[in-house]
Amino acid sequence: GRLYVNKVFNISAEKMFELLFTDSHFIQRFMNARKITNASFAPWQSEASGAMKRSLNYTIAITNPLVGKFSTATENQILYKESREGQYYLVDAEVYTHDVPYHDYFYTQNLYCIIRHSKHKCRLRVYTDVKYKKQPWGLVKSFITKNSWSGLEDYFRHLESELMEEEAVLNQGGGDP
Ligand code: YK8
Repeated sequence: GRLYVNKVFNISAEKMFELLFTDSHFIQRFMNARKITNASFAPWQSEASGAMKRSLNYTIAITNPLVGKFSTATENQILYKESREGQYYLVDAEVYTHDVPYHDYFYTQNLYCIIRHSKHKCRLRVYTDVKYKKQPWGLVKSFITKNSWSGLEDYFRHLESELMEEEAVLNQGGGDP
């Protein structure tokens, strides 16, 4: 896998969770900017295991010339039970893109860790991996992996920069650093 985001933000751990994993204005704006449309979010629900789960469905615009312009996607998120409100959040997000070539071979796993740093700071880490449900031919596999990495890198670079803007807005007008 790859570590796409690894940064301390001037945002509390609770706030970071709220920005990324609830129906926040931030995520709505970010999805608009990424041309992610028709989004439907199921609410978080607790599982017998103690974890929480929810599923999202949306349509993404794709800029990769090898692929059609849009794909529907399903994202299954798990908030692990090891998470502690305000301290530590671990979210596993599996993303299935249904309308791209070879879609039945692979999915993407994004692991988001939000760790409290101090009262108003947290570290966000995002690990990403391209996973295979069945083994494609070697050349196809490297093709899928390469095209996935470039799309993911672009997405998470954008997410990081939008979070830095949000951080600036949230910290405007004083309050302790
Ligand atoms: C989520 C991973 C692969 C896919 C794409 C597929 C190329 C197919 C390769 C062919 C277009 C928001 C990506 C990047 C689309 C966007 C997905 C996003 C960024 C030529 C064989 C959508 C996170 C996420 C996960 C997976 C990404 C797809 O929150 O290259």
